[in-house]
Amino acid sequence: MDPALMLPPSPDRRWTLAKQLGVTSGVVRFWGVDDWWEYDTLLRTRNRFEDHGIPLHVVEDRPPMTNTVLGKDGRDEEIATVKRLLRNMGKLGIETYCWVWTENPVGVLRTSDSIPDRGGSLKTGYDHEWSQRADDHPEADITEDELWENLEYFLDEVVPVAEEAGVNMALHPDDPPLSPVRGVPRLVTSVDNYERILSLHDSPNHGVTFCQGNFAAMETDVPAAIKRLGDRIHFVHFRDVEGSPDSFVETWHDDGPTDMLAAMEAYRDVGFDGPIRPDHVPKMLGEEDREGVHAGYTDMGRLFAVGYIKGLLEQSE
Ligand SMILES: [Mn+2]
Repeated sequence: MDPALMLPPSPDRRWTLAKQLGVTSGVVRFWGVDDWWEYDTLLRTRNRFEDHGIPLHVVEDRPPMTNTVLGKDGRDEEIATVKRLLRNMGKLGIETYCWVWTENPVGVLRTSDSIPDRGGSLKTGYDHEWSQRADDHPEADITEDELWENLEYFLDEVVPVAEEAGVNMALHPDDPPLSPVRGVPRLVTSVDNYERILSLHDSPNHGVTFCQGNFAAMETDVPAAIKRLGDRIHFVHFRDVEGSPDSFVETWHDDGPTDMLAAMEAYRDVGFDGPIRPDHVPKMLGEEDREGVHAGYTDMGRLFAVGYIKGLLEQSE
C-alpha cells in the first residue's frame, strides 16, 4: 500500500509536507482549474507531480454530471467528457479515478465543523435532524428507481472505456450514507447497495473507494465490509467516525470505535496494494481560521494521520 495525500494540482506547502512525510502516492483534486480533464492539462499535472517526486496515481474529482445523474437531456455530452477523461488518464498511466454518484450541492454534508475534542481540537460532524430542516433540493422529484436506471446507463457507457484505457473506476460512498437527503434519494449508502452497483456492470475496472468512515457510519463491521468488497477496492480513504448515519462525529484516527489495525490487516488480506490516504481530520492549534481549506483537510491532523497510517502499515506486515 502507498501512503497518499490529496493535493492541489500545483505545488504549495502541502506538496512539501507530503514529501517530508514520505508520501509515495499523489491524489489530485483540480480546485479552480477549468476543463482539467483535457489531455494537456492532465499531462502537465502528471509531470508536475512526477518532477516533484510524487507519482500521480489518482484523480479524485469529477466533470459535471448533473444531467447524467438526473437522466436529463445533455447526459450524453457529459458522459463523452468522462470517457475522454478516462482515455486521457490511460494514456498518462494515471491508474485510478475516484468519483461519486451524487449530485451537488447534496454531496458531502456536515452540520458542524467546530465540535470540541481533546485539547481544543475541532471535529466535524453531522446531525440529520438539523440538516433536514433545510429546504428540499430543487431536484427532489427524482425517484430511487430512476437513479438506479441512470446509473446503469452511465456504467454501460463508461466501464468498457475504463477497461480499454486500463483505468480503475473507484466509486466513493455518498456521505453521509443516508437516503433521502433533502428530498433526494441516494444509492451509495450500504454494502448491499455496493454489491448491487458492482453487479450492474461487472468488471474489475468498476470498483470502490473504500471511504472507511462512511462504512463505519453504516454500522457495518469495517473489516468484514472490506472482505466483502475484496479485490474491487481500488482506493482507500482512511478515517473513522463515531455514531450512526443520522448523527455522527469524525474522530481522531486513534480515538474512534473501529479497530484500525484489523482494518489494515483486512486490506492486506484482500490483496489491496493501492493508495491509502487520510480523509477528514480535526483542526489543531493555529488552524482555526484556515477557512480557505476545506473542513477536514487542514495540515497538522493530516501529518498525524499519515504517521498513524505508516505505523499501522508496519505493524500489519
Ligand atoms: Mn472520503
